[in-house]
Formats: sequence, structure tokens, C-alpha cells
Amino acid sequence: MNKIKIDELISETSIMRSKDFVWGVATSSYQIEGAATLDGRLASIWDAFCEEKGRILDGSTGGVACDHYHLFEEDLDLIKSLGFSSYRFSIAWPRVVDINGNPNELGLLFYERLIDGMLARGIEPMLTLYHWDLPDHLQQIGGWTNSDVQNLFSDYAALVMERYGNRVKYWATHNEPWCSSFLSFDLGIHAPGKTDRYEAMAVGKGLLMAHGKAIKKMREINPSAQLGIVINPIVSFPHTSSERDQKAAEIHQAELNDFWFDPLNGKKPPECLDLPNLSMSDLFKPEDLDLISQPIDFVGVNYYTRAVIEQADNIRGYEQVNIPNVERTHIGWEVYPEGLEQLLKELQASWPMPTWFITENGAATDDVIVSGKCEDAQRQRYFQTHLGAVDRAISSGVPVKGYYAWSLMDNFEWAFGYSQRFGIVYVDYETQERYPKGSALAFKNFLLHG
Ligand code: IFM
Repeated sequence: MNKIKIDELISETSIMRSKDFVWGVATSSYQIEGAATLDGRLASIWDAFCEEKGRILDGSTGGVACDHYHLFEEDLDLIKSLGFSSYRFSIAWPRVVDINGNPNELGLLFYERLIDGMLARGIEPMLTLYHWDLPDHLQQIGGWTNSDVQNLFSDYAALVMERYGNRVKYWATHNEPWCSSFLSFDLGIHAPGKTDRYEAMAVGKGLLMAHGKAIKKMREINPSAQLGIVINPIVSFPHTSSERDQKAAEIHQAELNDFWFDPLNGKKPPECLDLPNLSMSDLFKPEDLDLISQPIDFVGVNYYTRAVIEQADNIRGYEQVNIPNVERTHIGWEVYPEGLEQLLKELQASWPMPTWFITENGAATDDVIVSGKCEDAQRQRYFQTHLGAVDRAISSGVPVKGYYAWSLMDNFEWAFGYSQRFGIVYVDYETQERYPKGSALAFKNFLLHG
């Protein structure tokens, strides 16, 4: 019997306990699907990146991952059995469009079955269009900075909206565009592994332009769809009270938050992000901001940790500091639930939205299976304290309408390969057996037995 009560810090009268609050689990295509060369799927930038020596910690790839492409019916049964009412998944662009930009029927059929499988089980789909698997041939022609690629993204968005718009209500364009720009083109950690801050900013803007173009088209096709975007904003704390560290923390937070939320609200990002010979007003022209700031219905927030920042003599002007004597998860990220409450309040104060979702929140822990069971006490406490933080933000007036745990199951954790397990369900990658961990059972106790 599970001892940790996951909802212990949610108040008795919270709307998180009402039937309208959405409880879901989240995944993404490249991290779980496998079947990387089946049924006409094209290579993505992640397939190419994984082939480069030294890019992925354990030398692995998402080629097989959780084989969800073949096991999706069982995975949907699992979601249902745990009591979740929604499933956030992403479509692999390279699976549904062929090299000439025409629909790939076999790929489209896979998502059709997946969506129908959700609906048959009473699970609400939340669909993400781009969770980092850009078709590799589109990166070869300049990727997101090329306006043709932005237009192709909006064609792809229109294609899937035409196909699934009658069955899917919630649509997000990008997942964490900071990762597909700054982490990928400035820090060089994600595909395609470049280290040029100027390019990162141009890519970031390109992602926002593609978002605006896609929203415009999807809205025309289906005015009743709920359209949004998923951001990974942060609260950045200065390491010391020095003016230098305060300024550095301001730059870091602006890069993660303002760079996205300002343009989405029709405003150029702040000057603290300017680079020599590149100001934010050069980058974001008024007509760009008009396109990017299409009205949207919700924003998803992915939250894992906070950042502690100090001044540094590099092009960014900051460096992240790992402070000692704090609780960390297996991946090394500080456990800081208060940050989620603070973040939600700050976001609603600066960039108000009618609806926020927590589209990802979770922890990697050092999980082992003993007699078919996995006791993940740290993850259960993590969920408990973060749910309490969401509840407090809601009671102070932030309209959070749902919460998605990251992740349904262990999966390919990008540059960390399979060395980090974020699932509430354990995956034995040799046998593809799934084992609900203590946290999954704690959610189940709460969701099915209240
Ligand atoms: O696994 C990722 C996910 O793809 C995006 N958000 C953060 C998660 C944990 O790193």
C-alpha cells in the first residue's frame, strides 16, 4: 500500500479537487515512439545528432525508445488505469509529411489510431506540434531562420488540424522553444549542437514567427479549437546581492521568460538581451510582432527547478551556479517548489492569460525495480510539494486549469540518453515491460479514490 498522499498539500476546497480540473500525463514523440525508420518516417535533427559521437551521454538514440509506436494501445490502457483524464503527446513532423511536403498517410494513420484510442477510453488529447524533431532536410536549408521552413510548419499545422481538428480540442504549437533555440544553438547541448548566440536568437525569433503563422492558419480552419504554446519559464535568483549578479539574473530570466512572452504579447523583448550589433528592436520588427502576437487561448508552463545566477565575462553575461546543501534530483536539478508558486504569480501579473496549464512537472530519480516494484519516494514528495505550490498559486488568483506529470513513463532523455528516468511508470528497455512506480500508484489513489 502506498504511504505518501500525493494530494496532501492541496487544500480541501481547492478547484484542483473539482471534476473540471484536468489531470494528465505528458510525453513526446522522439522520446517514446521508436520506429524511427518505419512507415516512411524521415530523419529528424535528433536522429542525425544521435549519430554524432559524444553528443549523447550513453551513446544511445531514440531509434527504439519505449516502442510506443507498437505498444500505444497498452500505454493508453495504462493511462486510463491510473485515473488520468488527459494525455499530452506530440506529433513527429517527419512522420506525417514526406520529403516533398506531401502527407504521409501511414504516419497520419498512427496518430489517428492514437487519438481515437484516447477518445474511446475517455481521455482528452492535448496535442503538441513541435517537440524538437525537426525534419533533418529542413535544417539543411537553414531551419527555423528560413521563412520557407516557417511556412512549411504552418502547412504541417494545417494538415493535422484538417485531419484531427474534429477530435482534438487542445493544440500547442511549440514545446519549450528556449530549448530548440538557446539550448541547441547557443549552449550546443541539444540538436543540432551549435554555439552561436546570434544564431540562437534568430532561431528563437523564427520559432515565434512559425508559431504565429501556424496559429493563424489553424484558427481559420477550426475557430473552436483551443490554441496555445508551451514555454519553460523560470525564476532566476542572483547568487549574491551584488549589482553584477542581479543584472546577470535579470538577463537570464529575460532570456527564458521575456524573450517569449513579450513578443507573444506584441512587445519586443527587453534591452538587457541586446548583443553587440544586435538589438531586440533590430530582431523584432513591428510587423513581426503583429504576426507573432496572434490571440491564443492558453499557455502551458513546464517547471522543474529554479536558477541561481552569477555575473560572468562571456557573451551571455551570466553563468548558472550550483549552490551546495540543497536537495537535488538524480539529474542534478534543485528541488524548489516555492519557485513554481512565485513563477505562476509573476507570469499572470506580467502577461495575464485566461488559462494556464502546468504542461510538465516532474523529477528524475535513481529508480530500481525490486520484486516488480519501484519505490520512488523522492519523486512522490516532489509531486506533493509542487502540487501544493500550484494550489497556492490558484488560490491567489492564477487561473491554472490543469496539471500534467512529466512523464507517463521513462524515456529517451535527450543528451542524457536513458541515464535519467522521469517516468511515473518504469520501463525495462530490454523487455519493454512497464511497471507503475509508487508515484503512479499515489496518483491513482488520489484520482480514482479521492
Ligand atoms: O524530457 C524533457 C522534455 O522533453 C521537455 N521538458 C523537460 C523534460 C525533462 O528534461
